[in-house]
Amino acid sequence: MSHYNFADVEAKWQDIWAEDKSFEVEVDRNKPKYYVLEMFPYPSGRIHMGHVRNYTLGDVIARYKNAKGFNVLHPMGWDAFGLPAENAAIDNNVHPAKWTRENVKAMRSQLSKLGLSLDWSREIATCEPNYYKHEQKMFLDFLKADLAYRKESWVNWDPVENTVLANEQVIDGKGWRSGAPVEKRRLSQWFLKITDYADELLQGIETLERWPDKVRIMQRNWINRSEGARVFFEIVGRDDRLEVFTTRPDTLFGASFCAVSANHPLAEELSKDNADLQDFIAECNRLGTSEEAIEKAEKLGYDTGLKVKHPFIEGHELPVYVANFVLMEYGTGAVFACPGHDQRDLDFARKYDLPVIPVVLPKDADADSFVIEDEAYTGEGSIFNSDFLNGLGVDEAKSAAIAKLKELGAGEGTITYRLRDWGVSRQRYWGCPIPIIHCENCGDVPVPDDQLPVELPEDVSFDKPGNPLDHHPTWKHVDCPKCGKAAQRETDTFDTFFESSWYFARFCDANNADAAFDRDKADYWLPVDQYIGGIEHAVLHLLYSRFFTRALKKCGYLSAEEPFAGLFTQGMICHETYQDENGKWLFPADVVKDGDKATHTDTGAPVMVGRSIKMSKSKKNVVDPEDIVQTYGADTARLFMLSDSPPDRDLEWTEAGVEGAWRYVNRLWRMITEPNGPVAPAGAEKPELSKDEDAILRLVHKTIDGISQDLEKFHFNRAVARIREFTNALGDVKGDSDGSAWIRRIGFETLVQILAPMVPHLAEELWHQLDHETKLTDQPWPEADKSLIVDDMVTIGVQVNGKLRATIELPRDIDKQEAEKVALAEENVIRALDGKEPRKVIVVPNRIVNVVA
Ligand code: ANZ
Ligand code: ZN
Repeated sequence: MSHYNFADVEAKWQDIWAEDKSFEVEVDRNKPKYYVLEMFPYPSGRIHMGHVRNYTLGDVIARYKNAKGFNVLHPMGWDAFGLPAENAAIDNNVHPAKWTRENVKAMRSQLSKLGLSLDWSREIATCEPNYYKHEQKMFLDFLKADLAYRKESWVNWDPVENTVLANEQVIDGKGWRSGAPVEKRRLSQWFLKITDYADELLQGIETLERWPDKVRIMQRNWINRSEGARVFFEIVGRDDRLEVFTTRPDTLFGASFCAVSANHPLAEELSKDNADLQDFIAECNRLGTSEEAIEKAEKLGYDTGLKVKHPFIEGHELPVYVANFVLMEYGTGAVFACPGHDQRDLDFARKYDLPVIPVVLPKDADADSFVIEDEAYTGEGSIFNSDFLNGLGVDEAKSAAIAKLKELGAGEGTITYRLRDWGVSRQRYWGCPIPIIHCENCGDVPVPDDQLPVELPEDVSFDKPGNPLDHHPTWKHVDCPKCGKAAQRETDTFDTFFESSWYFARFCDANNADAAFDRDKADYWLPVDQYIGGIEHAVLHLLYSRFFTRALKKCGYLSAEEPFAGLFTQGMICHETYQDENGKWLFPADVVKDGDKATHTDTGAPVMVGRSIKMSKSKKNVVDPEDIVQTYGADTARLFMLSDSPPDRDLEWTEAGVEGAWRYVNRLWRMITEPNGPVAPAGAEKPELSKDEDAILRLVHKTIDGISQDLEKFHFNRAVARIREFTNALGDVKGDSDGSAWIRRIGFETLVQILAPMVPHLAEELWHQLDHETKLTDQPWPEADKSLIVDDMVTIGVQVNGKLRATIELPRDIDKQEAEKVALAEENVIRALDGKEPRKVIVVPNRIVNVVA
């Protein structure tokens, strides 16, 4: 029995595809376009299984759409700026550029062994000046368009990485990568005005029908539009008022105190001659600025001694606290608190012994006995204890309260977003320099176009903490482009999310030296038809890219509004975990399994088997794609990836699973290269077929139809199952009649064609073995003959008021509405109804349609 020689075959076809430039594309207005993109990798040095899954999914789509006649753009590049390169520089004394470029080289070679249908002529690396040059120009255009600005602000400071973090990068009050508790600092930072687009970004979500619901929900929550009110509280003894933002003006009668942020102007003013308050403010500032950090921390406050007047209750005064749970960047940086109906306020009130007055009565509760214990009541109900609002529902009471505030000049209705402007300054070396020069005379001066790019200096040292650009002896010292006086470059670089916010557009015209991309080309290719990546990017990267697309549109770069028309988020790859007797993690490669028993490969010592979790280096439950490709070939790895579970679910990697895929690959190889009977020549005339052969022919067309639908819907595992069934049926074709020879030819060719998106090398080679001179890659997708798939028709009766009036032929399992439509269109049924409207139509699938009139 011959084994399939994957190594030779895969290398052979990879070379041929590259030589023929099979996947290089240009704008072609005579063809429909299709843009497939997987989230581009960070060049860490080696690809992992997550990459393999991601790119295999994209490749199936790209190859399928290509066969379907689309002009398919499927590019690849490197998200090449970022911290690991700097850490490598610090740890191993290698320059970040060198480290990154070497990693790119290694990973490109690994990727090329997977047989992906990529247009490598468009490869980009975001750390190269020919990429970031355009990004600097873009930033200056944003500045002109009033979409970027600089301001002093409180930032999240990561004391380990020595840099600012976006709120999104603070998780549980800790830096997302360092894990160090985040501090607050005041710095001058560049911001992009993403908040200008808050409403558009929110409304745009509605048009993203081919996005997973969970991602749409996450984006909606992130932007978080809230309708509410500003309420003005007069400050007792001052000619001033405190403005608060609330989403619950209906609860105003339950107000028991007001609170301002530690960074509120009022707090700052009062702290000037109050050391205790200064200490308290400093303590608050040690907490990050993220909402999560604040949510988790104990609620603390400082009584300022100031009082404000309640807008509705004559003579009623409320104390004003500085509180650690109030954010300066949200609303007005001040709140009124209603402990009965807000948990934070309740926690605070219990701690400082402030009144708790319930004003919303749950549906079945009794007004006299209803009390708030440890839990605030945040549900619906009717308002009580609230004068003119009594008896109203929550929504009605909101409107009534706002109307009254307006009448009194004590407030107004407003809309607020949780989304905040995107701070893009980072105090790091390995990023795109911000093209600004600070001049004492002229302020912030943009670097003139003809001086772009502002390139990173190569000669930097990482032996001091902080930003190497700042330490560099000469780099930052330049003359002001405006007045010529000595000035200083901005030494911050962009957040690396800047690069990934427009790379999909660069791919449309990746080698353009003069501009980011040609507008016509971007307009032809964009939006990306199918984007594929991990759920971890559901908020940041996707939201920033959506904002960038709009900002680029505003600046005349392109016409698209949304960058990604379709999004698919793949599941993770999991593997069992192994530990030795001392609890040390072991690589799967160091473990031999025999049923439930596991032992160490070298020592034979017993090994504990733990449950299957996401592959991660820290638990060592990783399998190196390169080993798998070496042992079984890329096609087997791809096939296993696709066959074992739906692509949006987690996939459990097992040796047995891979071996199953490997056996199937070999079976395909033998079935076609050593057929069990004659195979008719390509293009042979169809002979008379036996009943069995005719059934196979029908199966051919049903399979084509089914696979096409599976692929359109990302049901790749179903597609593989269907192909396996089809393979079994073809294996059963026996004899040497003309009919059997012909059906083998048709069957094998179809099998190879529908396998091509998944196992492209094997399919290409088998196509060749089936005596074709042209490449399978250039072959159109097979067409299903509809007349041959309707064997699954059923004949069902149509009754009108209990009497059989007609029989109709319908595809099996057709949906009820379709069946109803066909039944009601039957002439005999129309006649039997005699102009009456049917009152009820009952469809029993595949059996009968009952019309009651
Ligand atoms: C009074 C009140 C009563 C509130 C009540 C809630 C329940 P969302 O829905 O997330 O937008 N708030 C306003 N500004 C704040 C700030 N800068 N920092 C911290 N909290 C702030 O949240 C809006 C609610 O969060 C507002 O409505 C306000 O508390 C609080 F029974 O006002 B509410
Ligand atoms: Zn100047």
